Amino acid sequence: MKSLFSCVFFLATLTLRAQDGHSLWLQNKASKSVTVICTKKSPTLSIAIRELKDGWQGKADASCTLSIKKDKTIKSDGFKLSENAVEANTDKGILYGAYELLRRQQLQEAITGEVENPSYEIRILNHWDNPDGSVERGYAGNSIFWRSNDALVVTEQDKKLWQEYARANASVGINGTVLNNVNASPLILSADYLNRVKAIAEVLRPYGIKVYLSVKFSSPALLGKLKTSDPLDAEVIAWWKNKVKEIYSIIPDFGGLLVKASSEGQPGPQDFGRTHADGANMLADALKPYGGIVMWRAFVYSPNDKDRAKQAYNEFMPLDGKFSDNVIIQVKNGPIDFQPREPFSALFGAMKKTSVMPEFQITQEYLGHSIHLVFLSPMWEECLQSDTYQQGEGSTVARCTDGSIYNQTYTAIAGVANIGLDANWCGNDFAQANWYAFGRLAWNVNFKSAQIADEWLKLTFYNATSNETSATSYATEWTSNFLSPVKQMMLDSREAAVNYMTPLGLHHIMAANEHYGPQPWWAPEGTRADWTPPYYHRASKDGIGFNRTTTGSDAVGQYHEPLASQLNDPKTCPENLLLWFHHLPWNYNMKDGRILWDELCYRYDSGVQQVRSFQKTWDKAQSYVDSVRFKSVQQNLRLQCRNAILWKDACLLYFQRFSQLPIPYDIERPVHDLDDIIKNDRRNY
Ligand code: BDP
Repeated sequence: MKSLFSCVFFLATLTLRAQDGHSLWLQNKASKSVTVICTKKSPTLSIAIRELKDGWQGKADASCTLSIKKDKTIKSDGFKLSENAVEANTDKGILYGAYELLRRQQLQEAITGEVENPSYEIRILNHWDNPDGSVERGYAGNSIFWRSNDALVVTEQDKKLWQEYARANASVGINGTVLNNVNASPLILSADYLNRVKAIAEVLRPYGIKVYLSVKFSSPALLGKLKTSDPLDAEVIAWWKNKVKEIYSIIPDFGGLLVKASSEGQPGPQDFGRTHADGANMLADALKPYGGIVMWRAFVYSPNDKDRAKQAYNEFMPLDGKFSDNVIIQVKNGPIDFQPREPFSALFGAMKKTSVMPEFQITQEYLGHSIHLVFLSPMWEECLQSDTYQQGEGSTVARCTDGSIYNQTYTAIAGVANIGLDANWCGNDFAQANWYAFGRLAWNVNFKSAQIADEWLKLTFYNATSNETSATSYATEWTSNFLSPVKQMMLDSREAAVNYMTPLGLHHIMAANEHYGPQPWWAPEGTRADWTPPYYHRASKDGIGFNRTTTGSDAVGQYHEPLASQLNDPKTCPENLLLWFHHLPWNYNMKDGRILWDELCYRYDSGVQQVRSFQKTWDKAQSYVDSVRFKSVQQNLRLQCRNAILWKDACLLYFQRFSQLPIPYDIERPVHDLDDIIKNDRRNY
């Protein structure tokens, strides 16, 4: 065994060339020869043919037929595969089928011949990229679309990068992208910027990807120099119509507009005494003749509301049924803001006469930026599979948004991108898995995180050898020594982050503004209460947690029965959301017999221990990974572990000031001093 292993090890090291991670899950593999037969011609079909020829892992010297049919069971992006054929109704369907066929070949998975249709019609990335090249909440370098100097000159290098980006997206079924930040600059709608948008659209188009833009609601005044941006004003309406016409004259397949309105200082219809529906419908009217859509965000909250978690529902529910059919309300997964764990937003399933789409955050704003290894798929799966009960049992968030339950004109799902100019696109090699997972779940909401992690690891890290016999033994070793433990690490990583950051339903206790590291104490005088952690954790001598029950803010009342009653009672509320919905005494009895304070301590501690075990897992995997990716992940895990310890110490020592109870003695003692942490605030990670 030992000698076999060392021989395999030798072989593996030979093949493990240093990698900068740029090729993502699309590693070049030696391909076999294939003849691709396709009677039709188009740029998209040419890509499908080239990909099949370059990546064919099926039988050697085979032929593969691509045929465009009119099959009613296949949706526009869907397809049907056999070992040597892809059938679809559209060129895009053929392209997605080609990528799927190659993936199956590479993963050695069966090809069943069933029709495969996407869950959502629009599977879209939201880039929070600014025209100056910076990326809001971006941790992987500057924008791939915009840059401050010579911003508008399109270079060959730009086009190459956009093409690689398009290919990666198409390979996981992503078919739309919003090119700029929701906190939008009016500049984006100026002729010069639109020309660059046109150039981007041209590169993305053959890959089946439509471009969309975020717009600032006050653009008519700011850019058009009109006196107002009131959505009911005739000149404003005409201005948007002209702008939309101008866009479609240069980008005929432009997708539509994304709007963040009347939120966090962004202008919106409410500035003019109008409603979200007035604003959204005015834009929708302008887009309608061209088949464009409006994605109108529900991320709103005002400073004086008693419970920020209730705002979006309160503002949008009265408008249900008032939106045009080419408007989709884009709702963040949880009611607050992309926290490590939130319940699903009560708007899912509740808006019955309006199209609604989920918005996930792929970039790790609150989950350790690009430093912490956190596989987000389990978090999204948890949201998508949550039961809203809105139309009886089984009315999951997925089914309430993918058209299964409500007859939506458009179905869509958005992910806030984690992509930048870093060589490996995402800052952390494991953050690539989140981009991959978003695409896969958008394609099929019923995919399981374990399967997605499995695929991604094989595609990204498996280094096949050319020698068949050694390849087989290497594969066996690789599966048990690399794949299984590393996959487990990925699957545990989100719960670990919840444990060392915000266990038991705690939320928003991270450092202000940068949202990295703990700051549960932060509440300078005069700051908006709902921007400070004490607003959310409410720790005091009598206990901890936000009372959102019927005796408190009654956010539970926004959920459908039987869920509302279940959440309302601490005995039936899931413990992982306990302090989201309840304010409980420190000695409250948990299900495992511990008191709440002790449970909190154990959860924080287990988060730290999990990260320590990830370090071990990764170190043991060294011989299976090239040195560049190995070292960078190793370094990040070291930092993640130090951060986790800091989170645990900071939160437990701070909350202890209220609980006045000892940290259970079998738990490792804090290594920091709370006063020091507060004094050095945010600088000692
Ligand atoms: C918050 C971010 C902020 C975004 C905002 C949004 O901190 O940068 O602009 O969400 O989604 O999470 O609009």
